[in-house]
Amino acid sequence: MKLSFRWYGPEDTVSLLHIRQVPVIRGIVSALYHIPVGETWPLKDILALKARIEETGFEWTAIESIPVHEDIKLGNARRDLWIDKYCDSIRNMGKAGIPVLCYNFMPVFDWTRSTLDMKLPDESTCLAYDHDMISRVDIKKGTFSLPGWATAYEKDALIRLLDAYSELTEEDLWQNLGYFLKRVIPVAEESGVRMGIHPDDPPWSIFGLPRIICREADLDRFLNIVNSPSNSLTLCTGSLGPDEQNDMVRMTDKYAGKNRIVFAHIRNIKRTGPFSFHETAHPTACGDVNILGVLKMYHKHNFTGVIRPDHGRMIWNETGKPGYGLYDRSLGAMYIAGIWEGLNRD
Ligand SMILES: [Mn+2]
Repeated sequence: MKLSFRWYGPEDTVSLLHIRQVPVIRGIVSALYHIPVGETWPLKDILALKARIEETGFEWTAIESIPVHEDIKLGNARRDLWIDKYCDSIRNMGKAGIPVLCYNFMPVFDWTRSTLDMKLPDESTCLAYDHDMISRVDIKKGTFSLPGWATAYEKDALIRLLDAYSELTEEDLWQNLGYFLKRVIPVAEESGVRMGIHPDDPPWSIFGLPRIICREADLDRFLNIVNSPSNSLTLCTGSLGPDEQNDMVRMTDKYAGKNRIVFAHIRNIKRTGPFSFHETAHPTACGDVNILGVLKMYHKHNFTGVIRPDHGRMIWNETGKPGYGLYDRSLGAMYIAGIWEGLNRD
């Protein structure tokens, strides 16, 4: 496996030189953040970022993410234009030799939380999701802003987008995902790229919007749409874990055994209600996901893909992007590396 660390590019408060001081990290997971959603990623820009990553001694192991334009998810008349551009981005990453592409198919909102700095008993802070709080939000009124995404849309643009989704069912979204996959996966195959869809976070519908990559049955259906190693999963324990029906050890065993996981996100969470949870430190003992069990399954199947510690807490008074500080993710990386070394010696 290639133990990697997410880096938000030259603007990130965490630098490549910081990450280099974390032992055992081989790879960087990054993206071109200056390209507008939907536009083609130019080869020269990809190569420039790649050179910067390699100068520090790392390999660029995965792109996370190339966002999918809303017109593709909505399945409207403009989607073919955006899919063509998406295919060009895949070709360019293939030319640059970057093998793994993480993306998601969540309408309008990416991961959603009610709080970005919930205080834990040890006074570290973490991201949390409280269902009651989210249920009270009327996003169209815009009187309530949630952390993380509220500034991503102008109010009028958001309302137009939500109106466009109001008629879209889960089944429609599946059809639109299938249409996208049938166009992009052959391009990924030719380009030597494996795509891994990231599950929805949290793994249930929010604000009445359809969400379809939430449970084991969804992952099965997804993988069957195009049966190719280029059509695979980014298995995120922290995104799927809040639904206790998602047995992460068994699911890792199943999908790693079929070689349909290209990217492993290791994150732990603690469930605080049927639809509520907060994030925790990575070790198994800190949350409800058996992280040791998950890593054992990757090891059992000789996983050669990319693994990264996902969201960490904020500790030691670190400030920065919530979930993406240096310190706790470094502890997570060392925990993963320690388990892996132990499994190698058994
Ligand atoms: Mn994740």
